[in-house]
Amino acid sequence: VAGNFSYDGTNGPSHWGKEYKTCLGKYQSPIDIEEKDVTTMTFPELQFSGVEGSHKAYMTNNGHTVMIQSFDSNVPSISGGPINSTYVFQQLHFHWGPNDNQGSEDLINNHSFSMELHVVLWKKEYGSYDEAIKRDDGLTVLGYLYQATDEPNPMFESIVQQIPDIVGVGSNITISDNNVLKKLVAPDIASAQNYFTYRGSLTTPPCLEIVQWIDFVKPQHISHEQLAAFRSIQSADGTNLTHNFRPVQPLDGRTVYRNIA
Ligand code: B30
Ligand code: ZN
Repeated sequence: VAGNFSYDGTNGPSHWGKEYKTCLGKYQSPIDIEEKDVTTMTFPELQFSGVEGSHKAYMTNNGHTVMIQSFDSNVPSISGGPINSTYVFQQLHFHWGPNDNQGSEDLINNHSFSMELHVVLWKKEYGSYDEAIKRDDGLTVLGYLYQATDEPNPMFESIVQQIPDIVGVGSNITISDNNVLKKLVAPDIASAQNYFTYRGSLTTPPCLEIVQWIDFVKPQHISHEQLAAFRSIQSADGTNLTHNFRPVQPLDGRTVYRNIA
């Protein structure tokens, strides 16, 4: 589950490259997206399937994040946009910070947001997640940014209520709200064509450079209290997982595109 990495000290991000050489590669994530440097492009319409309807979902503390998976026959998938085939939902998870001024992994114009949601999808033609991660176009990750506000976001209510049940590493529970995937995977169809996209990596070891990133431009919101619940889960060493974002990595000549619908 957890692997032997953390976000502080001798197993922190600046040490990952010793055990995981790929973490020192040239196509690493996250990055700072500078709006003045992006290349505009019109991609085909990004399409979501299998998002509607209820999904039986599970929530796990894997020692480095809160992760949600579904073992339902109705599985969300996406196609179009910068990817030229169908990608199937595997899991979603969150990155947050020790306070509301940090937490997102990708930055926009050097601005950090309070939290980032990653929806991880694998290329269907490779047959399984384990096969897909061996291929350089194996994954797409959707990134959603959240800014802390006083107002709670209803989409997080059911998750936040159940976080106390997964404080311990390895805890795994059924989510009572069967609409949670619908709300998190495709929260706002009106903003779904407004995204940045670039080639990068997993933001945790083994840092595989196999990800087409799709980062939605429009931030959503989460309340200070809802965010605080995420910081209460424990990491493998038994301390609170107060932060789990990787610092930004060099762009190294890569192009970041912005879709103009
Ligand atoms: S991310 O979206 O770039 N942050 C993995 C997937 C997506 C990202 C990072 C890592 C991944 O597949 N890691 C290995 C499998 N993990 C799942 C996980 O989310 O992180 C298995 C596990 O422990 O349970 Cu670690
Ligand atoms: Zn992530």
